[in-house]
Amino acid sequence: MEQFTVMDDGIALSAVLERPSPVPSPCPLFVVLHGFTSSKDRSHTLAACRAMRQAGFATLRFDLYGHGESGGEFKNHTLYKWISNTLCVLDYARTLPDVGDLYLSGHSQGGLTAALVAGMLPDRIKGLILRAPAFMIPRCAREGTLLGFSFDPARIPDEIGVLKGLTLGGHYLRVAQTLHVEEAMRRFPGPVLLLHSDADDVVPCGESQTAAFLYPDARLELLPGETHHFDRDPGRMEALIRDFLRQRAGSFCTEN
Ligand code: FER
Repeated sequence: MEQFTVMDDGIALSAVLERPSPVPSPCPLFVVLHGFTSSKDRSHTLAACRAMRQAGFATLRFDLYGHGESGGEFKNHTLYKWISNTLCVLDYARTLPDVGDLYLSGHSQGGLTAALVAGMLPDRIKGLILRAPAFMIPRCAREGTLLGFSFDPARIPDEIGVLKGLTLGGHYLRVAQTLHVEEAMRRFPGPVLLLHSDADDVVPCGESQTAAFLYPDARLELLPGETHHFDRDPGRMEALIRDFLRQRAGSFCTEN
């Protein structure tokens, strides 16, 4: 396990790289994103990374702007900053010795970010695993209902109080209003695994069902009665990730 920071224009991003055993040469690698108010060290993210390594992939998980041990204030985080962070960590991953194909994965708001970045880099990202992706954030920001409260989408306040006593800047909402994830889905031709609980009460699964149609090559696994954080039966989520990667190994693990 290697711990280090990756700089994104003066902001230090805290990251952890772990390789599978045995290490294939070259070794395919997943960059893994956490969700809103979360961090790279939450148990369900560790579990997802473990499953990827068991299938022979290295994992590079990191804390995004304003979260975990990375720089930046939570209040000032936006999806543009998270996109920039992800592009930066992917650029870093390309410089690692003996690393082969690059894959992206994310949970919830990190899943939305991963989907947006994959649409920008369809030539560099070989596959996607999205857990409970929060595809609805841009639509909700445009409609004026997010995190259980309502606002006038044409008159966004400077600050809004959100969960756990945290405050979010209005620019978060202004940025989210501009994003069009359906376009990013159409632009990404690689294999996509969507994992979502049919009972997720934080991010309902409807938009993952739509995504399964919009992505040219997607598989949707609806987990009955799970939570947003897959903590009822983490082993089920891990098995679905392992099985998907092993079944797709022929198309995933090609170097040329
Ligand atoms: C929201 C619902 C869910 C929201 C964010 C999330 C900012 C993200 C959850 C997560 O990343 O776990 O209304 O608004």
